Amino acid sequence: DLRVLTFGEPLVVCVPDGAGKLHQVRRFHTSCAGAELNTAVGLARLGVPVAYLAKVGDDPFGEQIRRALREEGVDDRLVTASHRCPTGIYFKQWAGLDGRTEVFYYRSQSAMAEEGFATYPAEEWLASGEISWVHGTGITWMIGEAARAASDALVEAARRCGATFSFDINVRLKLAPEDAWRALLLQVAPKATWIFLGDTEAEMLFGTARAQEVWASIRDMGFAGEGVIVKRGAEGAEWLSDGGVLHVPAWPVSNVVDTVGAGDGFNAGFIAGRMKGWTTEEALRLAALVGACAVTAEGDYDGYPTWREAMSYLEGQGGMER
Ligand code: KDG
Repeated sequence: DLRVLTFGEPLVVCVPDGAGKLHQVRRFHTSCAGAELNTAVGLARLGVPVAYLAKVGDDPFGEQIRRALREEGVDDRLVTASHRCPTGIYFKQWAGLDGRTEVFYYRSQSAMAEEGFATYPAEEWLASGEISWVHGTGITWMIGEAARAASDALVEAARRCGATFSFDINVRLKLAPEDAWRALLLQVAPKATWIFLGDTEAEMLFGTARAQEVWASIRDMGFAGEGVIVKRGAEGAEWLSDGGVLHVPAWPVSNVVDTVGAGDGFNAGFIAGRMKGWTTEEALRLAALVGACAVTAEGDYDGYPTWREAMSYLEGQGGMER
């Protein structure tokens, strides 16, 4: 019994065991990552049946990704392997004065960048109603032509079948310049039910992160979905729609370890809330909670809560007993 499908490139991430520039670091450990894989893991932990669509290499890292998916309870039947190209990898670096994480990609010739992914049988699952929500991010359109074409085809199929499509622009300037991200949003916005973006992304794309102006800009791009969600980190998040602006505060976090993966967890919380029939405001509160949990641990998704954990936090906060 499936419901949600996320699609995007999985990566194995090499995380330094300590701070410092990568040329000095000697010890690393690895884990799995990729924005959409993270969101799939977040959903599975929250008890939402989820499948993940991707291509890996026929190599040990591809195997690592499959095992992680299975361990987390994500359906991996749509993950195929390339016999020609490897699984993509990336490195985190903890070196900035402010503890900022920087990432270095080794993915330009990866399986998914070179070959994209097969949209069958996902299209059949959509047609049969097994999948009712598809989630993707801009990264997948920017890693290569084949992945872009497959992403377009999948989104088209989702629309045809009446599935919800959520899209996080997820700007990565190491993959493409600003203009390309603006053009992508222009292309995808009319097809999306929900759009997620961060305040700094809004600033970059529209020259402002002010709610009204962001809403006007995205509506002018032809967006006709249910809303735009602006993620403002420690300042919380907003739901923008024709009905106005609804703000939800962030969960206070005193021990920020690593913010990479927080946005993906936020998306998982939001989708999970909506899938369970919650209101947009309730879903946003769950989103904010998962995002907060994410920053307390160093792996992309290590900090994501289970459903039980999430409920005990939300109930502790009061106002939302379930
Ligand atoms: O959001 C986390 C991602 O940025 C990370 O897992 C790697 O998918 C990734 C990317 O392309 O940056």
